[in-house]
Formats: sequence, C-alpha cells, structure tokens
Amino acid sequence: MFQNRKEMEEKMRKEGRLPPGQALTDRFPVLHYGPIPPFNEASWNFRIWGEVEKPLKFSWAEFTQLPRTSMAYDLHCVTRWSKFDTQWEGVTVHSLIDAGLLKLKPSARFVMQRAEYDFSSNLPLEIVLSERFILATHFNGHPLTPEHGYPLRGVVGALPGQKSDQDVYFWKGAKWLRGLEFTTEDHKGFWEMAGYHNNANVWKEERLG
Ligand SMILES: Nc1nc2c(c(=O)[nH]1)N[C@H]1C(S)=C(S)[C@@H](COP(=O)(O)O)O[C@H]1N2
Ligand SMILES: [Mo]
Repeated sequence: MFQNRKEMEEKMRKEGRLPPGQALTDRFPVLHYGPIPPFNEASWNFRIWGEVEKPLKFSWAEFTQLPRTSMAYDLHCVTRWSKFDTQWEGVTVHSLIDAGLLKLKPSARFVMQRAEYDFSSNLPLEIVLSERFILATHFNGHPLTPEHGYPLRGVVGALPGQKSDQDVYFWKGAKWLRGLEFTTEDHKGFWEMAGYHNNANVWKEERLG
C-alpha cells in the first residue's frame, strides 16, 4: 500500500501534476473550522445575489433539477496533501448562465461563496466561471458525506494534465454552501482573513498571505 502510494506520487510528479511541497494521499482528510451543520431540507435554500440582473433563490428540490455536470479534479490542500483524479458531480455556474437562469452584470468581478455558520471563501469571477469550479452534490458517485459538505459544497480543483495559473488550494471551496455573492471588489474570505494567501496559487506555493 505504502509502496503503491510512493509509486503513484512519482508518476504524478513526472507528469507535472504534483505541485511543490505536496504529497499524494489515498485518503480524503476532513478539515474545517467549527461543527458540521445539520441539513434541514425545509429551511435550506441556495441564493445568488449581488452583481446580477436578478437575484435567484432555489429550494433543495429546485436545485436538484438544475443542469448537471461531472468533473474530474486534482485537489491540492494547503496542509500538503494532494488527491488525484477525484470525481465530482453538480452544477457549474457557467451552465446556469448558458441555461438563461443567471445573468451577471458587467460589474461582477469576484465571487464570495457564502456557507453555513458565516463561513466564506472568495475567488475571482474567472475561476468561478471556468470548469475548475463546481457546485458539487456528489463525490465519486455518491452524495457528499456530512463531513465533506452535504448537501452542497463549492469545489475548486486542477484539471488533470492541464497545469494552469488558476490552480488554487482546496480551501477555496466552501463546504455546506448556501449561496454565491457576486461583487465588484475582492473581499477576503474566512481563511484569507485568518492569514491564508488571497491568491492561493498551488504552483507558486501561495500558502500564507
Ligand atoms: N464551510 C467550510 N468550508 C470549508 C472549510 C471550513 O472551515 N468551513 N475549510 C476549507 C479548508 S481549509 C479545506 S482544506 C477544505 C477541506 O475539505 P475536506 O474536509 O472535504 O477535505 O474545506 C474548505 N472548506
Ligand atoms: Mo485547509
């Protein structure tokens, strides 16, 4: 098992998929601040507001009817584990625009993910509209587990084999996500305010601010 991990890690390094200072893991560590929020379908909603033509609000039943996408990502956690070829399923922000549901104002330039217990995470609009970001309900074919963000989380990952300046650490995806706020200016999220680097580029090792 250990030997296999080392071999896989070497393979990823050779393929240029292992960022500096990272190690491959087969596990899926759980990391967050505070308790795991309960999910109450009756009171749960997902909202989109800010620099948009019309604010949106979805119940859980409505959210599950949105156009769905599957994505494969390499995940890079700032605590130095990387997990490769993970499978996520959910809704991309781009698909909401394509479906005519979401219309952004030209002034929208940044996005704040708003989660339970006032957790937040900020990303530039460019990344949120790219394939690197998904509003995920499923991981590896199963609904998210409570500790990984059930029922919905933002996931930001690297596209396998497509090294990019937009590859950011995994903390930039908010678990227990309840909304997206589009803004004109960048505002720091929870971990960014706690001292993490605002850009979080994995290739430049932008860990602390
Ligand atoms: N709501 C919420 N989301 C969060 C966090 C958090 O504290 N609260 N921590 C972030 C951090 S620091 C990491 S590394 C990842 C971990 O996700 P995982 O527990 O699924 O591995 O979630 C991110 N999303
Ligand atoms: Mo983290």
